[in-house]
Amino acid sequence: MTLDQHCLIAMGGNLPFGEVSPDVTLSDALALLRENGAEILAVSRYFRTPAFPAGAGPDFVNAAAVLRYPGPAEAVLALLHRVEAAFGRRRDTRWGQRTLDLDLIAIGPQILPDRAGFEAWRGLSLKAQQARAPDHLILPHPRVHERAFVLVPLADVAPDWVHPVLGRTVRQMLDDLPQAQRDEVKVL
Ligand code: PH2
Ligand code: MG
Ligand code: MG
Repeated sequence: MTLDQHCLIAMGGNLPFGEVSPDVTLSDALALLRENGAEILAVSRYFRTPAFPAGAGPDFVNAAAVLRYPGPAEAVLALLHRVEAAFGRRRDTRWGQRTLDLDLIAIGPQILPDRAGFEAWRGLSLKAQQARAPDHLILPHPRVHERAFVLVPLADVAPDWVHPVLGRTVRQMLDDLPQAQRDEVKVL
């Protein structure tokens, strides 16, 4: 199986949507993605993870999915935003608590806007990351290689995807993280 043009999606939530718990919201979101024309090729197990940064709120439920969707990266992103909105997501506080977060991690080997643009965002300090969000799509997601709550679920569905800038597979990026961070990600 080639991962070319396969969209890797990280999913998360740490607030109920009305009466609906985050794990059920993730499943409902996958169904809505499907109804909107996305072909869901794989879904990871669901994991419980402590909010990052530490103390930022209740634990998250995190998962990952591989999907295919006709159209360019911007169309995939627009679809993810529509589905987030359908589950009560407000895009106000950066890294705030949320009912549903759908992050486009990668589309096959695409680098957007280009290598230099990717590197500029990758290099930001934690403080700078918190202060500003990019106004255009960066692919791969500039933080994917740093986060066990993204990489552990991703290893369920795309362990052999190669990061097009770093040249490391999901499995290798996960091995690069401290064991303590990986241990925080627990199967739900
Ligand atoms: N997402 C964030 C910020 N912090 N922490 C965990 N554990 N899981 C997430 O998905 C997450 C987070 C920004 O989107
Ligand atoms: Mg996110
Ligand atoms: Mg997001």
